[in-house]
Amino acid sequence: MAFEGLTSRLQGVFSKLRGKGKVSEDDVNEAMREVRLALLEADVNFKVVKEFISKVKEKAVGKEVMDSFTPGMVIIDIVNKELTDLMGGSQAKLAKSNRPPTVVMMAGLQGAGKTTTSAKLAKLLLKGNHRPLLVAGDIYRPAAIKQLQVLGEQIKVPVFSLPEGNSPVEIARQALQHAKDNGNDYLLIDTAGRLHVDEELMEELRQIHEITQPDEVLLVVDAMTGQDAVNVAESFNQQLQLTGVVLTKLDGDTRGGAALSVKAVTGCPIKFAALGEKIDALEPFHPERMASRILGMGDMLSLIEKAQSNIDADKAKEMERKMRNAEFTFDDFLEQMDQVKKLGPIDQIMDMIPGMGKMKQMKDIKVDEKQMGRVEAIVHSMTKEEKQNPDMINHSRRKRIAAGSGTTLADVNRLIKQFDEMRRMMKQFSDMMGPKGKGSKLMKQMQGKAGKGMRFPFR
Ligand SMILES: Nc1nc2c(ncn2[C@@H]2O[C@H](COP(=O)(O)OP(=O)(O)OP(=O)(O)O)[C@@H](O)[C@H]2O)c(=O)[nH]1
Ligand SMILES: [Mg+2]
Repeated sequence: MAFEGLTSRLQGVFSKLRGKGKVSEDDVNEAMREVRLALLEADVNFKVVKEFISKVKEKAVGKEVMDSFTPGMVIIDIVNKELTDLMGGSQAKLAKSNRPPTVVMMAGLQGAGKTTTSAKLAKLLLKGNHRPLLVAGDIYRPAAIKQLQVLGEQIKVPVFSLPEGNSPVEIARQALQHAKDNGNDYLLIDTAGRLHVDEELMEELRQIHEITQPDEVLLVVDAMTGQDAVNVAESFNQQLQLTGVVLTKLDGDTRGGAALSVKAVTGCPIKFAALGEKIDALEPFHPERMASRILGMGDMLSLIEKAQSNIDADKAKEMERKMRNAEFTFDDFLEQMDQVKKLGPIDQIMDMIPGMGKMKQMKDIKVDEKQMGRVEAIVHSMTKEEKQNPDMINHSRRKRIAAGSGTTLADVNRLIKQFDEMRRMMKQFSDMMGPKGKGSKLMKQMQGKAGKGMRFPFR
């Protein structure tokens, strides 16, 4: 998962601070030295790191921190805020022209994800009741047009293309007219990629730019390429005046360098993040949410948004009540799994829940869809009573369950142990987030944003 290394390093630094009742200047310096290393290791641009650290230090040695009863928490708050600022502060929205169509031009190196992202963006716009038109502007790679057409068909968005012999500039020109004639309010132009930034490509992009006067020039960069992505962004920006960046492949194990450096280096905000190959794996980029994800504090807001559009509210309410009262049974567990599956890949979900990402590493719990199938088989092999009273599942029952589900005794033991742990964590978590909890300022802010009652993810 993205940022794993960075997250665990930062959590290590902060857990040392958190325990302290008083923090000395030496403690702050030591912590900042470690944060600096963690960022460098995550492939963040060194100038960006330097500036970041000096900003955090300036605030962290201030009176407020030293006088606080929870200085560690205050420092985490400061880092969180600076990380957010580093990625642009607040969400940078997609442009909307008051003389439609809004023209969005995609640019980027080969394989960065331009074509896929064009289609994903069309899908997002469609959901927002827009009428996008996709434009097949890559005439060089065989099958590039076909690729876009297939994607367009899948999401029911029209794709504009011209027969062989027409230049990308001509295609763009006619597409713009077509959009005007047909009432398309967004024109999404897919362009060709090159292995490197070269003059010929830039010239073509400049011409398309000239003729369509885009409202957005989005550079699509592969987050997996770290610093390189930032260099690419810089040279594209010099030639094309980018208006935004789309970071793709954030579902991979990218270290974080691109996400954390690109805004600071180029001045271009990250507007979208792509987290998978599927057509709906594109999200508006929220700096503050990304910062808390990086700090391992989860991303409750995104999860809540996802949940709200996918999950049955009444069931979720009932589930929350059970969790709070520690009445959670294996039946509920199955039910919960069904609901969770609707949200998307399970390891992405885990990372959005505060503490879960860390737990995943610590306990070496492998969560994948296959494993979920096995877990389901085990639970289905339990009797009605066993599901309701997990505590009654003794050794001989476990053996029977293992045989019945085609798994091993070790599998069953592990699941029951995890289930107990999960129940305990839920309890802790709900106490922590509850009205009487003494959560950090940040937790309270999050709660405030999420609204009353949204204390557990699934509602
Ligand atoms: N895992 C993952 N794969 C992605 C993501 N975005 C794109 N891809 C994959 O990356 C590959 C390249 O994507 P394309 O959209 O064809 O890239 P492109 O920039 O149009 O490439 P060219 O047209 O050859 O320059 C495809 O296999 C995509 O499925 C993402 O966010 N996550
Ligand atoms: Mg392409």
